[in-house]
Amino acid sequence: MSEKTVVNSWNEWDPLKHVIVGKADGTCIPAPEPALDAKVPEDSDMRGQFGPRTKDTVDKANELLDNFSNMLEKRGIKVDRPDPIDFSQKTSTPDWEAETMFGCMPPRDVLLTVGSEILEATMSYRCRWFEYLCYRPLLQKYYNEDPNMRHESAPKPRLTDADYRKDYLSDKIGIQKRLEWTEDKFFVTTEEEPLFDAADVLRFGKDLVVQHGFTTNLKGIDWLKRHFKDHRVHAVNFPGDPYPIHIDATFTPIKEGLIINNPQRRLPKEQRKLFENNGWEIIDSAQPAHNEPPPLCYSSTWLSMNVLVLDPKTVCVEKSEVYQAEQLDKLGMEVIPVELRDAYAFGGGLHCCTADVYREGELKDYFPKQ
Ligand code: DAV
Repeated sequence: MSEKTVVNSWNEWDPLKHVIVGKADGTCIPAPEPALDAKVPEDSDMRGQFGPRTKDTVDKANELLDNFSNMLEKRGIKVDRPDPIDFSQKTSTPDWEAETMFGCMPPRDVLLTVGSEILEATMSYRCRWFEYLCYRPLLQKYYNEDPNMRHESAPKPRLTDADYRKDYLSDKIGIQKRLEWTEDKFFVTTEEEPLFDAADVLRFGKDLVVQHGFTTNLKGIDWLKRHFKDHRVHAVNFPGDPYPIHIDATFTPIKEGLIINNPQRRLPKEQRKLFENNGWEIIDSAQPAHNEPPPLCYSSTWLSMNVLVLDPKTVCVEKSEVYQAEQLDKLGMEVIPVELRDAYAFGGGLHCCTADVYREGELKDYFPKQ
């Protein structure tokens, strides 16, 4: 690898050396729109309101994100931060208008790093269509500094009404029906055009594992397959999740050979073969420490599993998630507790609020038996 290599990351666990940590500035609760409404839990306090979050909550979230960044820097990890834009502005394309944008706390949702490439995902909510702009100054810098860095952007989707199933417009669908729909792979997004969020993708060297759900459709997975020609791309599903977005509160690789899986959203038997045939262990994750998400948060309590692996022996776990910490400790990991719960509402946990720039290590084949 050349001395000027800035971007390099092939998996979720090799030693982390450079990372982007999001910011909470100006984050909005987005206005209603088809795909977002399908994800906001039916009983959520977020339904029926939108606009900028309060200054106190933004300041608190930023304090936690800053502390997290400082801790990483003390451990020798370089940290970059995005440039927030005015998320309270209205955005539009010739096809639609959105009252507000979202924010830039979770770079993981937008940026997918595979080797020397950083790929901007299509995204699947209108309020997130322009979010990549917050990361452009950083991507431009990496591109200028690193002659091998590949800056890619997936085709911007049109996100017309044809992208969304009207069946999901109701807020009275009920958990039972939602679970049946997840089981049948009947999601809010149609197959009109390729759609994916980067946080639906997990990197295991030669293999990319992608959740098919609300934010990523089969066309999106097919696009990834055609784009990453030297990789094997696998679609996975997790029955048991009534609001399936993003894989990182469901299925979390900890190190080579070990994955923790949400016990309410187990990977189906058929899809476990790839891992089991290659000697990988999939174990149930510990329970979350909380019965409810914090206020105005649209992620589930399973952000407990949304950990950031710093290297195969070290993992950051949210400070209040004592059961998850205990499990990882017993598995022989050094656990670093990081306070982040008061930032969850801004877009997720420790994995969500980060995006890899550089992890040591090379492209490997972890699943030679396909
Ligand atoms: O369980 O609500 C959250 C994932 C956020 N990136 C959940 C998924």
